[in-house]
Amino acid sequence: MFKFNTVAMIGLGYIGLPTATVLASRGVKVIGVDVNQHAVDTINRGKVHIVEPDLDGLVHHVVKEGNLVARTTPQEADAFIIAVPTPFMDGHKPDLSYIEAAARAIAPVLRQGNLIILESTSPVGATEQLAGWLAEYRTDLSFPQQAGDSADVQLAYCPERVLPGHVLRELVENDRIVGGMTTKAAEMAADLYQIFVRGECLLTDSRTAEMAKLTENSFRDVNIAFANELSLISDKLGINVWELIELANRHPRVNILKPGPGVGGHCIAVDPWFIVDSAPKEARIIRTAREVNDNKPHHVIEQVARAADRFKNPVIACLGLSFKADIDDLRESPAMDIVVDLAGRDLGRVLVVEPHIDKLPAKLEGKVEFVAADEAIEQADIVLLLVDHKQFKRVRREKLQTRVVIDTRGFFWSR
Ligand code: SAJ
Repeated sequence: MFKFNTVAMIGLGYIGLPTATVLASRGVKVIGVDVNQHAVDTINRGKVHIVEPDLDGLVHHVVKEGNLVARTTPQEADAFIIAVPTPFMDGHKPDLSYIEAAARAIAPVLRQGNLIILESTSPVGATEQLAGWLAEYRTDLSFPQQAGDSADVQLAYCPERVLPGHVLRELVENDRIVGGMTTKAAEMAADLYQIFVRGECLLTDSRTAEMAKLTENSFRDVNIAFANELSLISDKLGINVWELIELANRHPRVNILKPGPGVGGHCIAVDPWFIVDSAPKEARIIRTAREVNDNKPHHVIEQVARAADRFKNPVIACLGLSFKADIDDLRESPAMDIVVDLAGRDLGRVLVVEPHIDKLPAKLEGKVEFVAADEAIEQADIVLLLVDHKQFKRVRREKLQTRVVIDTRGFFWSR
């Protein structure tokens, strides 16, 4: 059993901060590292810069106890966990520059016996690439590609699988894939996760673990694409897709996901491209699913444009901006893309409702009106439901009867 007294978490975002906090709550001394000075200062005041249920209380507690300290530069630790973004560049190619920057930052403070875990979603081979960079920076230490199990520094890839909105529970309860570059690395990493994970730690090699993460999100993307494609077919054939799916799902072996305005977030809409980039000829369904999902917002925009044609300068009430229900995250949100597009067209007055934010994002300022749900529905000719936030359950159905309703989530539909 390896013992970890201090762990450095590189990247204090939606995954890094909750993971650092949970580790700290188990008595580990955690050094949280982020290049964002505002995030560092906020955390050191015991506050949070992201919204995730119950995270604020836990951060407050571990900072007060002295188990979590945030800094802008790393310092020595027993283990380093890297949870930095891996966006894609032009041509949907993975951008590993944040991982490379993390490698540069931790290299000077590495010492014999260290474990480095990469958690960022990564293309297959990224952990080996990270080990390659570190070996260049620290020629005085040995790494797994040089010395296997007896390397001075071990590396593992352990993807996170938590669902935004349920992070604190899923961090503890979910099974965890632990992919070592060596057997020793996997065992060390499993010991670290067992400090707070109640799920099972499943040991494998780093390449399989990298691919497993991409596979999980591609599975979901392909299944959502199937639902989105059904919604297009149903629109064309005059069928209610929500009823269709509900009926088909009564088959004991059918479980169709929900159509929506498109697939958002920084995971499902991104990760499948990493597979496509690695195996472009073979990844045909995965690529097509991405294209189907990326095309869905255009279909919604066309629906609104067609509806608006029936009015003179209609009021269009857009409900929701975030990438999915009950969160404040507007990044990679199809709802945002749709509203930005509608605001740029001369279709009518656009009203926007988003209960999870205080003010409009800069992209929309001055172009749309930010209002409460009741006011939006009251004024609207067209109601466009983009996000199934629970606050919208309070919308009075009888008010909708006299409006054109474009319900991208089947939120208002019931049998
Ligand atoms: N969506 C639909 N229809 C559905 C389900 C989802 O249109 O039936 C849309 C959502 O509205 C949203 C997008 O898909 O725009 C993604 O939402 P999500 O809830 O499916 O997933 P994420 O992106 O919040 O989190 C996913 C999760 N992966 C899987 O479920 C396989 C999570 O477990 C991962 O940890 C996370 O990606 C990640 O970080 O990779």
